[in-house]
This record gives sequence, structure tokens and C-alpha cells, in this order.
Amino acid sequence: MSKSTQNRRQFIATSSKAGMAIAAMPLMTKISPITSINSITTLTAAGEYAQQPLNYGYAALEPFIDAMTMEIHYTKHAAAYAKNLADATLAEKLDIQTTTLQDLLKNISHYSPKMRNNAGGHFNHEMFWQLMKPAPSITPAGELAEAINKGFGSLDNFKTAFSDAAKTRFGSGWAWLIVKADNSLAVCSTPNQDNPLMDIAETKGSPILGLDVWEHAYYLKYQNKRPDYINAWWNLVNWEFAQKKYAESLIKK
Ligand code: MN3
Repeated sequence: MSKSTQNRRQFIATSSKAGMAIAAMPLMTKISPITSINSITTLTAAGEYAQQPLNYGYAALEPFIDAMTMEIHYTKHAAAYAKNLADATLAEKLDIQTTTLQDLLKNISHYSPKMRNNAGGHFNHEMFWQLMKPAPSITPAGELAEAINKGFGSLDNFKTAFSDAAKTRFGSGWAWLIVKADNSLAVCSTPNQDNPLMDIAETKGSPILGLDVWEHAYYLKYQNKRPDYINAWWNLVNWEFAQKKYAESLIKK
């Protein structure tokens, strides 16, 4: 048997085994939104433009965020940003194989409002899902804890400043904790789906924490009581992920 024939036979054998394994998987496994966080950290530039699976079920953040809000938020609102971003990249001939989402955001003033709204919406939500988890540790640790104490005096002071930014953002938008160019921490907020990575942002930096204060993020459970949603959200903050974002932001400088 020639080497190429042997390789081909091996390939067919392996493929058919893999095919059988997939066919044997229960339907729920295939459509479940739950997957490992590792799949998100190894994305190629093009992969970043696609909506990624959630690392937890829609009901996992109860009672702080209800399952129906999570399901609508993820499958309707966030999915639409990803789809509309894909449409915009095609229409504006953006090469997503070589342009990272961060690079796009940093040059967003050169693109259409559709690109700005949906690139922001997609990036912000992908980060938001990962910044929450069921039953997280209550406080940050390590470098991020030290930096918060240094920048704000205490964790409580920081939470007050961030909550105030979230409460006072008029209309729809986001509150942020960012690392600025001088490596210091700052709290800010942005309108609509803008974020601090954008070249048009009033306050620029790398986002460490972001809180969605669009009504679609909380209205079913909290109605007009945005402050109650903000207070509840602190019970979900994935400080390990925030620490990871903080460390990454420092390395890049
Ligand atoms: Mn949202």
C-alpha cells in the first residue's frame, strides 16, 4: 500500500469514527450554549466576530438576573449585534482575517455608524457574559485588588463610583472600569454601544469591567429600578476574569 493510500484510509477511518461520535451525541449536547471558557481565549481574529457560546445556562445568574432576560438578551439583542456586524464588515470590505476587533474599535471613526454600533455592541456583550458567573468570589484578589485600593481608596469607594456612573448614564449605555494609558484605573461611562477602546470615546482605556445599563438588560425584573439591578449585579462579578483583563491590559503597554 502506498503511503498516500494509507493516509487516506486512516483519514477516512478517523473521520467516520468522529462522524459517528457526533451522531451519537444527544441533541441537547449539540445545541447547548454551555462550553469551556478556553474556547473563547484562543479565538483567531475572524473568530472574534462571531457570537460565542455562553459559559453558563440562562437561569444560572438567578435570582440577580432572570432566565428570560438572559435568554432574550443573548439570543435576540446580542445575536443581532453579531449578525449586523457581519453584514457591515461585508458591505465595508473589512478583512476580518487580519483585523482584530480591538483594532477595528480603535479606528472606528473611519467606519459607518452601523459598524460603530454593532462592533461595539458585539464586543461589549461578549465581554459582559464573561464578566459574570454564578456564585463568584465576593472581592477581587491580587494585583487588581491592590490597584483598586490605590486608585479609589477602597473596594467600597470603587463600587460607589462605578455604580454612580452606571446610574447616571442618561438613556442607554455602559459603565466601565478601565486601565488608562498611564496604567492607572478609572471609572467612566459611554452612550449606546460605544466603549472606551474607540477612538471617538471621551475617556479612553482598556475595559476591565463593563455593565450594560440598557433597559433590555434589566427591565423584565427591575422595570424602572436601574439602581436595584446595579446593586444586584455586584453579586455576579467574575473578579478572576477582571483580574485577567487587568493583567492583559498592563502587558500590552
Ligand atoms: Mn445589552
